[in-house]
Amino acid sequence: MRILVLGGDGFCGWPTALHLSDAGHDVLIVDNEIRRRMDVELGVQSLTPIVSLPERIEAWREVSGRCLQLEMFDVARDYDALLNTLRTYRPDAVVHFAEQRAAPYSMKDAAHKCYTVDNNVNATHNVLAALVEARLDSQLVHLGTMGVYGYETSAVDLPEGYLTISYPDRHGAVVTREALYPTKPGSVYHLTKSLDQLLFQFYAHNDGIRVTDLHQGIVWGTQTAETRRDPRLINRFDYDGDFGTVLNRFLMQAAIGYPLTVHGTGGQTRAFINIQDTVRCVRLAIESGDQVGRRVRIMNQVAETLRVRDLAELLERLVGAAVAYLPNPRAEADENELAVRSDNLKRLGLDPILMEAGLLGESMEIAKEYANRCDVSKIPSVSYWNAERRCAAQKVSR
Ligand code: NAD
Ligand code: USQ
Repeated sequence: MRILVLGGDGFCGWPTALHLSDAGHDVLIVDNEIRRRMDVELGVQSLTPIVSLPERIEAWREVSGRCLQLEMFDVARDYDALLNTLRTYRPDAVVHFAEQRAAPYSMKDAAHKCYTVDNNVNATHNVLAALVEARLDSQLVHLGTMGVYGYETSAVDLPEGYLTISYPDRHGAVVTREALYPTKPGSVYHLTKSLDQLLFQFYAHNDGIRVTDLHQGIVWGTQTAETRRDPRLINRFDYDGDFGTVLNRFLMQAAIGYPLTVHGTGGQTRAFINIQDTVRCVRLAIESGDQVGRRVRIMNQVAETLRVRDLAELLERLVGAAVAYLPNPRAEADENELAVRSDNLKRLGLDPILMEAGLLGESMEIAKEYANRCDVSKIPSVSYWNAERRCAAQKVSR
């Protein structure tokens, strides 16, 4: 297949592009390198040393003999470039990773909120509108988030995108219909993913665009079979307070002896998936794309659910990491239960990697190897969800 990977220089996009290429697909990456510029803005760098995108592509050609094509433009702002790429490349599938994905970054201030909404909603809408204008039957696979469901304890195992609801009509008869699961985003970033869902629903219904929305949990790990093949292919590893996600942050903190930064009581339960399964799931989604019709296919891309406090305690037991319970910069429930259905991907063949001591040790090795690149001043998460959260943190630091 010909596959267009939007956001193919990122943490999930780069290893996915390699995995698809290794599986024999023809891959064209589009990226505007905004993620690398955000590192400059924040004064941080990936813990792992990542080479430039053209160098990565050359390294892949040398080790695999396969060519990745590359175009650099902004999917959210340069509609004409996107349309032209679709018309000339005529992809069978478009994988859309090209969004601002950090909740703390999206909550820093008004400018970051506006950027996140502008970038993410426009990128998604441009892709949909351009697919229609180019008159292509390409399927679209989007990386969405479990966060669209919200993180309040729910009485049900979270279904895959939809709820069947029943209510009395005006004559008292019961009407049953399917609806998108009520969305309850916890940050401006998660809000954009909720807005994306409506865009997909509209274009699938109105124009017959075939869309798969992968509601992915928090990704952990760094390397995949393909990125291990050469040091120049190494994946990025974010550990800073904006882009670092909880388990990778904890692994890096444990590796350098920094007390694990648990927010609040650590009672938040979240869904997780290893990066090696991210790339497999995207391939499974693409290769089963002929199953998608005018109803958006939503699949929960999740391996397991775990409580943040339990993750910290696991590392405390395994490697003697110290744990620091900090005022939570985010406005989120102190404790929540979470159970998730992920039958769709399992039916397609996903046999997910689960977190266990050996794997955590392997991931920590990466963190140890590059510990000298860590700037500890960038570890604290100082993006506050609201003024109340900012005041609480300032009181403690006084
Ligand atoms: P990332 O920030 O590492 O990668 C995103 C890539 O997209 C970057 O290379 C960036 O330069 C590019 N990009 C962003 N906006 C663009 C634009 N307008 N035009 C062109 N390129 C643009 O993020 P990631 O961790 O790889 O996440 C990819 C997707 O997966 C996101 O949509 C995110 O919401 C989703 N996701 C990620 C996680 C996770 O834990 N990392 C979990 C669930 C879902
Ligand atoms: N947390 C800590 N300590 C830390 C970092 C985070 O206790 O040092 C807590 C947070 O308060 C939160 C939980 O861990 O309760 C998860 O935070 P996170 O930063 O790991 O994940 P999140 O902000 O939800 O975002 C990440 C990705 C995002 C993706 C989402 C999937 O950045 O792109 O959509 O995971 S999900 O969480 O399932 O919505």
